[in-house]
Amino acid sequence: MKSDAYYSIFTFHVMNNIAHFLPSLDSVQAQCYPEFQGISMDTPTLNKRFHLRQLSSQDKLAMLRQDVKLGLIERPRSLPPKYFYDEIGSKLFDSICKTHDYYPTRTELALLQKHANEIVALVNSNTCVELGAGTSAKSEVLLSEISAHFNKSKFNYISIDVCEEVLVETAARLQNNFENLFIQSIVGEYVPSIQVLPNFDDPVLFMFIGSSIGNFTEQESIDLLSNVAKKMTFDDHFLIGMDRVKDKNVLEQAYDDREGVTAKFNLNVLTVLNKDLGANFNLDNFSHEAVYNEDEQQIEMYLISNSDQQVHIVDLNETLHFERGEKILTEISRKYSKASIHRLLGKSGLVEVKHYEPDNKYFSIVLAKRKKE
Ligand code: AVJ
Repeated sequence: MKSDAYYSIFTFHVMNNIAHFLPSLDSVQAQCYPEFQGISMDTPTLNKRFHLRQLSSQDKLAMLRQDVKLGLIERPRSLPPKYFYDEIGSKLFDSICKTHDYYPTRTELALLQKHANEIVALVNSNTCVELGAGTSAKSEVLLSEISAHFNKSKFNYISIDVCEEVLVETAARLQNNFENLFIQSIVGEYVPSIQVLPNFDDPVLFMFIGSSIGNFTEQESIDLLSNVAKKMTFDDHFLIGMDRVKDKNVLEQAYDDREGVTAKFNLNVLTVLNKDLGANFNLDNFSHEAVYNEDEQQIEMYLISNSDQQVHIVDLNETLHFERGEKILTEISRKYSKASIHRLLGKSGLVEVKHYEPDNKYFSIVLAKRKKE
């Protein structure tokens, strides 16, 4: 319907107050996305409402090599979960969120819908910074509320994610939905991305929803949250979504859905290694497994070798020997109690302002502030 107009606004913009943090990258999108060529270059700067920044793209492959060396060659074998999210993996994750068995997404969405009004009034902030933004499906609830709260005056959304394709696609959708929205997307890992953020003049709402914090060990979580806390002023807020400890069967089914999407998602990481490192994993020779480790209060996802086999990785000049039944840990997803949430926030320099949970206590959304020393 409005596809031409739509692309003409889907270009770069640097807001005045955050102009210093991102160099002008007008040419980048034209290079990466040929379908936009000519448009971003022709549009007057004043209409530009989207800006994309790549952090350390040149190092990406080196990091993958390093992580695979550290994780796959040494035993017990493991891979960092961030490598799930190539374009296909990101789409598969989206499909997981729509399965019946994966309860977190719809539970958190319902919580956000219920409390968005109160949250937005409380934080009174027209700038959101979201870690692990993905398709922003849940954050859109808040963006919509913010837009209404400020009577459709300009507001800012800074989305951070490792998947560039999803960031770009999402920015287009959001700009179509909110003509007063200015977006800056950063393709990068959380901590380096947080470090390049400017100091904002107005109160900021930081967001880390979807329970992505669960992928990190206790110490890594503290490091990550502390990094955000250090960026925060005492007027800023931090909204964090965390999955709760619950019945083992419910948890295991959420990570081994009956439609088999999670299994595909898990196996896809091997496709990523085949593609990016010239490995020759045969996906039929591995199986998906998800177990809830009650002592550690975490789901552990594994890929299990179905047979004795060898896998060659051309880029690393390595041959891996897998025994039948041998496991690769591909993800942990930690589950929290109210007590462990308070502990984690406390150790990260944060204090809880509000705690939202549904009747079944399946999920928590916590609104926190920076702790005054
Ligand atoms: C995106 C990390 C929140 O741990 O629940 C879903 C990823 N893995 N199913 C989670 C995931 C398998 C998800 N997070």
